[in-house]
Amino acid sequence: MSPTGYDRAFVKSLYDLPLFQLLDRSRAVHTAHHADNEVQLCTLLSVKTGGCPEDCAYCPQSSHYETSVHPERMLDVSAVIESAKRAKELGSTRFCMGAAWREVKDGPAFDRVIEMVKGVKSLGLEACVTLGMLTENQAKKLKDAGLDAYNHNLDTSRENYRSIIKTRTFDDRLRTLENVRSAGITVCSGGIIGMGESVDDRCEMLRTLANLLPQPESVPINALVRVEGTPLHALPPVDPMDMVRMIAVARILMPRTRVRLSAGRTELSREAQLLCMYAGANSIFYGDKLLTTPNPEENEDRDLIRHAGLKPMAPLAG
Ligand code: SAM
Ligand code: DTB
Ligand code: SF4
Repeated sequence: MSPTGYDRAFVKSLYDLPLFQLLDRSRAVHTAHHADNEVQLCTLLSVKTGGCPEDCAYCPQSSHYETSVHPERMLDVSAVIESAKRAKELGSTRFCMGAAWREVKDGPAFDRVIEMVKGVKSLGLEACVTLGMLTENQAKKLKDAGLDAYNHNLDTSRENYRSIIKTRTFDDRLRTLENVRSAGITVCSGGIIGMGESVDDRCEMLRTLANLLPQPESVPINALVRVEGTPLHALPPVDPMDMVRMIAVARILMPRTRVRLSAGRTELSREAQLLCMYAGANSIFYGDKLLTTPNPEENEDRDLIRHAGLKPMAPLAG
């Protein structure tokens, strides 16, 4: 790494390695920095679904597109805590709550999220939220409530950003990540492949993430879930090997980060999922629903983990 961080050519040269060479390198980094065979299980819950004013071309919750997702009222704190309890009983250690908002607005809805965070923390789970853009002051309030992580994805490269989202900029995204970091909350930021981006775009996204100082504590790599009604619905499916490459490069560039094999697993075979984990993914979303779209059933995932001799991350102490 140069003093200014990784350069474009280096990242691209990793992505383009012969697959087995890339895997040898990522595996070596992985075993040097992570407890072997451990997988973090994270459960997602949409606490405010649909009706979002942003125009993200991949998203079924955007009000710009006609999809089967319709705006719903925000969940009550008690319903969220019940879901979190179930997730814990099923073996999750992290609970991530999402809202279809462009940004956080101070007021009763944000106050309710604060109560949700406190409730999830009282169960001994890691708490993560993803609420859109956020000021430093709002980030501080979440930190005071006990929030561990904030998810805010870069989604694609700076160059490709405007072809996917027009209602905000890449710099808006980076600013929120700074606010999260300044408040002392850990950063969860990643992106999506399969949106028609080039290999250069993929590498640039990983490069931007890896050059953040400090690097994000977790990086979700999503394969586009192609939802009817969204502008990206008719794109071809992601080649599973591209997920493997993305994860391997992320692992090499960000040795200590938890790399999450995120959306899109229902379209990956068990073998492809295990190859992603071999390449360096050590976290998954666990539970039969992501935010609005399906994810593998819990028993399928438990089975996959057991058969491969992997083990779910242990519950937090205390
Ligand atoms: N509204 C907030 C925001 O955009 O930051 C939080 C919720 S938003 C649904 C969180 C992330 O979900 C997005 O940044 C995107 O990476 C991911 N996502 C949304 N729709 C997706 C899809 N169809 N396939 C894969 N990932 C998706
Ligand atoms: C992330 O990177 N992927 C998750 C989580 N962070 C919030 C969301 C995936 C959403 C997939 C589409 C849906 O279910 O609505
Ligand atoms: Fe809204 Fe987030 Fe979906 Fe974009 S990704 S439309 S900001 S919910």
